Amino acid sequence: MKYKTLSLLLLAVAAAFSLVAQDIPLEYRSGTYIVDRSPLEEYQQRRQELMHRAGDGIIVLVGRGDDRGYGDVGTFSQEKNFFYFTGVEIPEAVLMLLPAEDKEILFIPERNKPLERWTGPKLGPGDDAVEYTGIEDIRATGGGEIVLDHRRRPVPSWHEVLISHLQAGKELHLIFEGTSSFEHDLAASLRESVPTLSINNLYDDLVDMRRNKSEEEVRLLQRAVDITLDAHRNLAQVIRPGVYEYEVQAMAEYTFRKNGAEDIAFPPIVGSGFFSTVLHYDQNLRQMEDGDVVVVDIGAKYGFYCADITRTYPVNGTFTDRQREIYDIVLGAQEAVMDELRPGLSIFDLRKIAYNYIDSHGSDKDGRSLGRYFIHGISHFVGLEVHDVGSEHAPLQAGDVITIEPGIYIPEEEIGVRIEDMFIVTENGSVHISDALPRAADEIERLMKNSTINRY
Ligand SMILES: [Mn+2]
Repeated sequence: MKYKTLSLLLLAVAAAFSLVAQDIPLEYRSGTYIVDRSPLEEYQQRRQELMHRAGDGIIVLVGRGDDRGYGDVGTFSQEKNFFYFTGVEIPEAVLMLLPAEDKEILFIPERNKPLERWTGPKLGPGDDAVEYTGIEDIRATGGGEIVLDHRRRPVPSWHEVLISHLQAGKELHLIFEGTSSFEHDLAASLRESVPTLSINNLYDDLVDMRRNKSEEEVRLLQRAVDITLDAHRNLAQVIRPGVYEYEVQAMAEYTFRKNGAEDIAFPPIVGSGFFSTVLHYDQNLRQMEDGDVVVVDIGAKYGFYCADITRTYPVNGTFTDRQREIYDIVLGAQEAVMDELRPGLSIFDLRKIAYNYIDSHGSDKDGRSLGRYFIHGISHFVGLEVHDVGSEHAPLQAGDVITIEPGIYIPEEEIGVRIEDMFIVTENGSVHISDALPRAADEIERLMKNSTINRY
């Protein structure tokens, strides 16, 4: 009797524990770092389009591995293309698409309960993962075995599944970015197992797809932009003589995170005085002085989407005549490009417009034209990466999101000015998605004096 009670008690305890384990909510197990994800249909549509473009064969996308040991801290960041097609941030995941069969298979690691005490609960293969990803066929990355009809049966790993399809003659589609990548190594090792292997690169299709932003992507980009504009409004209140550049950086990063941005899109650039003329200055250590300008180039990353917005501020709140003269030329160049921005032109063409404007306005101390001080590109694509995929020689098309960022940098005068905004290219022209933040010199001065907004 006593034993029976004890074993019943133990059973109840065991049941309670397993209930607790099962009850860890789905969102706790997704391993996600983002506060905002697109509806599952969005990712499914992208997979459908990729399959349509490939036509046949087998498409493989390999997510990022997680090599953090037990003692390591730091966050996991999913490979961008893998996220683009799945919305999944689980490490060690593999997506396999079979266009002819209209089949999607997602491989994710089996759960590792001891490791989860360190890394947090995770999704493993099963119904929960189906619910979270919208992909019906979810398998264990490393394979293993199952017991079916009282018999142990082997389950192939993703690599074994892939080899068997390739040996059956299927063409392999991979996305190769750059000359050295995981995909190159994978292709080389697969060729050893399957000498007749034919491989197709889907990179150009990926570029087409990622350039053409969906409504959902525009929504996330707009949120990244709005948070970044908020950061500019806040840091404009911080800038004054005696303040260190890193204090300005701190306000930017505080505002990003406070608004749910998961990361910075790139390390903030806060360059004052001479450093306003250093394009990618990132030390942000200088104490700002009366009479300086400070270039602040920042971007939040929200739901994997990047913003990239630059303003140039007078440290004491008022531009000198010379600073304002240079500022107005940069602004004029930006307006000139904005007026012309439409499908058909390339980023290369846009730079010529800006260069011609800058080179035909104002001069340096020796009377030379200012084109020589515009030393960088005018624009780049923005999306999952701050410098997103796409060539500067490709004709722009509706759906592209780009920056327009002219600048003049005169080291001898310690004056650097850059103004950077973001735009969506439309059928008829463009939409200025960072329009809510002032750009004109007077408005910048007013913004710095405005003590009523966003005080923290
Ligand atoms: Mn930029």
